[in-house]
Amino acid sequence: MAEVALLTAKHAAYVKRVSEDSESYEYAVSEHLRMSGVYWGLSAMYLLGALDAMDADMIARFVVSCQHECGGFGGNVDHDPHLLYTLSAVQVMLLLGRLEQIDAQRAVAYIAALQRDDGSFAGDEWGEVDSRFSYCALNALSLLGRLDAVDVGRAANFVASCQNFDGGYGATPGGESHAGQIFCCVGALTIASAAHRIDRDLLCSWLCERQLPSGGLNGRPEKLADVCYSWWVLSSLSALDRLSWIDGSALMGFIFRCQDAEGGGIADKPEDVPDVFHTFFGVAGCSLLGYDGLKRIDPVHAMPVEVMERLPHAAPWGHAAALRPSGSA
Ligand code: GRG
Ligand code: ZN
Repeated sequence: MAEVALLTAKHAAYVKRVSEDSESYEYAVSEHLRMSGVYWGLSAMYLLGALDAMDADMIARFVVSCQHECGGFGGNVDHDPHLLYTLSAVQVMLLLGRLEQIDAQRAVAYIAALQRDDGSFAGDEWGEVDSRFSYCALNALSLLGRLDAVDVGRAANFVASCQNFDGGYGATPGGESHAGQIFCCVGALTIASAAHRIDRDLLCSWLCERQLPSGGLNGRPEKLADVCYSWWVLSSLSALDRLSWIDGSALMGFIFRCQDAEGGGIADKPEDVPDVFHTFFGVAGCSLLGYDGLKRIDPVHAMPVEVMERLPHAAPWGHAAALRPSGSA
């Protein structure tokens, strides 16, 4: 029988179980991105109201042990530092309320050193550029209250240059529009106070065309629906104040059908095996849609609103002001 509700207790039990089972297949294949895996699991638990079930001391020790001399964080102990994992590390420590246990100012220096003359960010010392890294840099700095450490105007110019004729954004200028990159570019531009540069109606038309007859969302035309786009697409629509442009209850129906009713967890598609990544993004999508009993999530920083409210410098995102050019009423 198709599920008609989010199985919140089962998902919390699933996330706890897989995060503790170092013998599992999922644990082995996610070794290189453990830091982000910890962020997905912890965020899911926070939204589900089950954060206390996690071992905060052990997680904090892990994060601290992944910080390098240069200030950046690796995806796991002794792995090279990268912006992707530096953002995840900052997010995890904020979720745990333990930011003071890492060297935040060194992390800021690491991020700032990765900005290039055109405003873009390299992901690490090897120099790959991608609009995802612009988002990681700006989000981490915004969470740390240190946007002053980089040239935010140039950063926005680079992200704006990744915009396509269809209103969407790609990884680099001219790169194909993809919902994942759109989330990053909308988030980066919003944090940079440059959301007014987004072609809002054109982009939101493209985004709402991502909904398929199943109710699920895909990430670009001609592709299959996948639960993680309940985050990449929906967060962008939410940040642009156009959440009502898709059918929220049909999308929730799709997410519910991707749940494992026995073991808990959410899969990418109905009948597939669940994983922590899709469990987080499925739960986060339901949170954006206002599902009863879930904590709310900030669509730009991808952090619980409650946590954002505790930060003195990075007020949770509020769309009305963000969508206007700065200085206008
Ligand atoms: C803090 C939430 C958060 C994110 C950090 C890493 C990052 C910033 C964002 C990633 C954005 C992105 C590119 C997401 C897409 C992930 C994905 C499902 C890729 C799959 O691409 P394809 O081509 O799949 O394999 P499709 O669905 O197009 O067939
Ligand atoms: Zn997916």
